[in-house]
Amino acid sequence: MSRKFIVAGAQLGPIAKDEPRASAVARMCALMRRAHAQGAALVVFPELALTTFFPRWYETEPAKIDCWFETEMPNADTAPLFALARELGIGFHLGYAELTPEGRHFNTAILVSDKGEILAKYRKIHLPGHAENEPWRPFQHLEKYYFEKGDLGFPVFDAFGGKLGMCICNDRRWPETWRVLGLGGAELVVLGYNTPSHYVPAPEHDHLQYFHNELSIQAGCYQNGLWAVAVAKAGVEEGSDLIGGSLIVAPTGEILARAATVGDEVITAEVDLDRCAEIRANVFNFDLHRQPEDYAAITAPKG
Ligand code: ING
Repeated sequence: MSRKFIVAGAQLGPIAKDEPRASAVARMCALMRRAHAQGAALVVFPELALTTFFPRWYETEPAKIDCWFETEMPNADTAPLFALARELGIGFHLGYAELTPEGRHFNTAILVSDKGEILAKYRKIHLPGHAENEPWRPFQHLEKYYFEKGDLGFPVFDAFGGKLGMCICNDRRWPETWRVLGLGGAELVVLGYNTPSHYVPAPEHDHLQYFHNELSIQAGCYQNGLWAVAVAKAGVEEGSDLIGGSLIVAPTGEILARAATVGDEVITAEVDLDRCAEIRANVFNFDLHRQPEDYAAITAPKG
């Protein structure tokens, strides 16, 4: 039985600081309808897709922090997206800020089935930026302040006839993310990102942000023989220019679809999960060729 299906990336343009979640959800419902009309069985939304990228500001009042987080999922704001998924029979991946009943804050993403049920959850492990307010910056990147490191590892789960994994934004830059998912048997990795084009500590790299985005994902796919759908929150959002460049990459590392705008846009491609074997049975046959006894430095404790 063929394991081919169409996946969609639903890129979002800017979400304003005062834009209600209902507005972002309405935009995502419109994109879900367009993805479904193009035959997609799964649509991938960006990281922190319900609100503006709030880690760009330093807040101290708990109420002004927790207002960006979801305490339940689904909830009243996201219910229309879950209902539409059920109605259309399409699965989706959604990134959002999670506040647990114990008061823990995570940068989280879920995979939801075409019945509107949550199949899996992932909490971002590689948190970029800094933990303290740094007023010298034109904008903050306080993910280490707002979020705890994810505590769910890199789960791989059965869905859509294959094995899927998730990561979030900065995770995609780390080869370990892709290799752990590859070792877990992932055939398709879905992820969202919010990536400012201006990287404050190294502005000489600003012109390379689109290249580094593609480089990271293409390498991850090729070196682990898996598909990836990576989707941006893009455009000038509250004065911060976020890259677009959402893309769908094959296990060969080839880019099959790329966003052409920095707004709300749907990209699609047909994935064939059986094509992972072309890589995983040959050049990156882990059982045959990997030499973990020589890789101890990779998992040795820091310092
Ligand atoms: N954003 C950025 C990312 O990793 C960043 C942070 C930007 C790191 C540019 C390095 C260079 O794409 C998030 N949200 O992780």
